[in-house]
Amino acid sequence: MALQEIKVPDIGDYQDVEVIEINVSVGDTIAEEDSLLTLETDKASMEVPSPQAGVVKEILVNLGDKVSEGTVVIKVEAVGVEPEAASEKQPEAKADSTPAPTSTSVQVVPVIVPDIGDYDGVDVIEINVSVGDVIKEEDSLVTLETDKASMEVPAPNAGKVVEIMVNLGDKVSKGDVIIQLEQSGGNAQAPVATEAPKAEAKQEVPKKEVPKKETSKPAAAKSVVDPVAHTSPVHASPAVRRLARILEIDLKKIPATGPKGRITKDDCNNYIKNAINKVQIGQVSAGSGLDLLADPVVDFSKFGEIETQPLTRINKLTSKNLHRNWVKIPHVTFYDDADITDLEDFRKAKKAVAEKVGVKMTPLIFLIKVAAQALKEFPRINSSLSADGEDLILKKYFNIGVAVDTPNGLLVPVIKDVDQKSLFEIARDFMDLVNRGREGKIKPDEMKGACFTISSLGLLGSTGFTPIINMPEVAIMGVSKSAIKPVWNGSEFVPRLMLPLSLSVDHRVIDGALAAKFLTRFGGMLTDLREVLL
Ligand code: CAO
Repeated sequence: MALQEIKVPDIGDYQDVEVIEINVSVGDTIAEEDSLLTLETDKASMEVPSPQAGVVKEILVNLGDKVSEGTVVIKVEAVGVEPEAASEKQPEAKADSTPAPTSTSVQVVPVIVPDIGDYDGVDVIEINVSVGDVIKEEDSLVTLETDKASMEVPAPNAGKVVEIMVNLGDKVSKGDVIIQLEQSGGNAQAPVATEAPKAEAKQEVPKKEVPKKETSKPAAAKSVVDPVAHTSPVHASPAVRRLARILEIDLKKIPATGPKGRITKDDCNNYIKNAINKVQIGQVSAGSGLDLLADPVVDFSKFGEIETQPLTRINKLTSKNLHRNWVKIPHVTFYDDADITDLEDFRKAKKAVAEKVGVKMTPLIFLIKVAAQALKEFPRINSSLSADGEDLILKKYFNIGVAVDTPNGLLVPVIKDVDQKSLFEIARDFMDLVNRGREGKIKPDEMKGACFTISSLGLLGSTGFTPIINMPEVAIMGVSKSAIKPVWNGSEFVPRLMLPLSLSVDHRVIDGALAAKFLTRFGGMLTDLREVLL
């Protein structure tokens, strides 16, 4: 079936209007009237509706592109609609300006709704000034909305707002008074029309009697909308869109409280406030019962001889990070012993080969490799919570951090793309990082980007411990000292080399069942390394 080109319709006397949202993807099945793109001028945003139903086959514009009337934006495979139906939905734009006459006295002049094309009874959806505000020429006074465009009415002159003549939800038409403006040099003889907002005109009646698609919720039903509920195009004025862009917020995530599901400036501000609160929640507000007491100040010398050693920069940083991670993350630690008898035989058999190529093969190298494979099999553990707590970010790469004890304190260098490296390559990279870490020559970038951390106490001892998760990772593996233990094989106890594993998980992201499965699988791969190949 031939592809149908959809063009930018008549958008008045605008040229090179920016594409600020693309509301469809290739492969989407769209209905007539579905919004394809959102365009934005400095005064209005407007959606380009589809003139027909079909399947989107090609998108010919990118965000930020400038388009004009006639630009082909999308190609669709039409579904049961004549080709000439395309690109017939035509918003139009008009501009007009009536400069205010001047006089030397201070005058109060009414500011009226300018020419807004052939609209009548347009909703006032935002009032952007208050009585007493001193405003500049071009400041936005109110935002009006039709069913396809929102438009701001700019101030024709600088002055002071002395009265607001409209309320939210009022319907206004050309010539209606919006505000009373006190201005020097003004003249009260005639109302002042603002420069006309560039508004799109009413849509032509569709060929077929298809009921218009309702993309917004009724005003009464949406005092608070779930942020993820914006599946259809979001509705917001140009000023709000600008604000969201400055604050780098995805409009789709902002709960809308304005008329017809519109996102208001307050919605933007509230979203930011909530995000900040969530980030700060780890510092726990007063009265919650979790307020931390101040550290006790004690003169220890009263009790005996003391020596004061300043903490290193790394000590201080580690202490702050560990404290934050411990307080903010609900840790749960799972313990298990992995049978590494065969792994150890293999490792010892390959020790000489490893030395020949200049690397040291400790059990840790195998643990790093197994960690990458286990993360591949359990994608949720290879994730991070977004800082605002709204999303889970799943990673498709497998970088493993390893805690390293250095003379200056604990460092966590990161071995990148472990899944793509051989055991010798991992050992070589790790040795290099450890050596440079201990010499103070490691770069900050080499300690970033880990998906999961291993903290091995190796020969140092212990049978288990609670490793603290390295935020924003969601799990960490603690490794204690291996020991020969009697293991029942179904008919007798046999001596096996058992490696204690302690897996701490962030319980906000990982539940107990998932953690237990991950740990069992991790241990299973250490027991039989062939599993890593699967
Ligand atoms: N059980 C028994 N033996 C182990 C072992 C284990 N879990 N892990 C390592 N070993 C053995 C090694 O095989 C090696 O013996 P061989 O020379 O006979 O092979 C020996 O212990 C020494 O290993 P290593 O410590 O030199 O090397 P590694 O790869 O095991 O560890 C490193 C390297 C950098 C992780 C370690 O030196 C280190 O700094 N650990 C401290 C980690 C830490 O402090 N974590 C924080 C804990 S909680 O805050």
